Amino acid sequence: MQYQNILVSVENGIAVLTMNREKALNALNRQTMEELKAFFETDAHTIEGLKGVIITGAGEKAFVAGADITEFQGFSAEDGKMLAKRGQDTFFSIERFPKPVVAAVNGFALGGGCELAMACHLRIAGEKAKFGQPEVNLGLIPGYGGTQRLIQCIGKTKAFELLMTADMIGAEDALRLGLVNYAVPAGEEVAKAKELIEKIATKAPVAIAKIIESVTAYFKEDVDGFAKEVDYFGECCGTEDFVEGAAAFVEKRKAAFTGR
Ligand code: DAK
Repeated sequence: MQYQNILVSVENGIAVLTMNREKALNALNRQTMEELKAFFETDAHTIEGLKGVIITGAGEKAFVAGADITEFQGFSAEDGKMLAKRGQDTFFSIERFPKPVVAAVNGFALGGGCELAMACHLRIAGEKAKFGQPEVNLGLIPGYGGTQRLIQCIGKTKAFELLMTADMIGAEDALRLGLVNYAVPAGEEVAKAKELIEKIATKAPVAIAKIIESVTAYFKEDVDGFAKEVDYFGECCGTEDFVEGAAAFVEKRKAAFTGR
């Protein structure tokens, strides 16, 4: 797909996806949501030797300041339901992507922006990062999975507070609450994300994909995550990488995984 609102660059097997609507603080309009969907459902799967994806925001001010409020007017209840479902599906395609997806949060991550960060597997906050779910200020609730993933990330007690007060929190509070994995100086978010992806890339690729599927299974209704773990464990046992990993340990050498 030809992108207008996101930039994608690939270097050393790491794709950096930059949300690129700086004048609107990278707000998620419909076009941007379509581009995210195309990237994670189709285009990213065709990148040869991909180790992982980093999502960040253009400029110094924002990661993503939410859904684009200028597109909100005139929505019916039916429109809202349809768009929320479509947006949730897009964010599922991020959460279920088989390689690590890391949010490098360089500024405001509000509403849909906080939801986007939470759909990623890992989150790095720069010191200018501000997280919040301010939908109640607009007469809304989060529609892209925020009510569910905020509880998953930080627990019900603080999730209720942030969702009902619309308060913003900074990087240190986000780290303390477990919303992010690391807090780093401003400008170092992408570098830290790359470091994590490089580390993960030294591990067995099928096992990493199965970790993502197993952990995601925990949060799926009507899915027994323990049963999934049994299945995926069995699948990993059948890989060449398991043979190689075990042999490398015994032979006291570094494993050379192939992803088979
Ligand atoms: N949408 C569109 N434009 C935005 C924007 C947004 N979310 N956030 C900022 N901008 C624009 C501003 O209008 C301004 O544009 P110009 O006036 O220069 O043309 C420019 O970005 C710079 O913003 P400010 O001048 O306001 O910058 P400040 O530093 O003074 O303030 C701020 C930064 C982030 C505190 C402020 O911009 C702000 O409060 N922004 C809105 C934050 C927010 O409420 N975001 C929306 C959260 S609700 C749905 C599913 C999901 C959702 C909705 C519907 N359906 C399925 C239907 C999700 C909703 C949300 O995300």
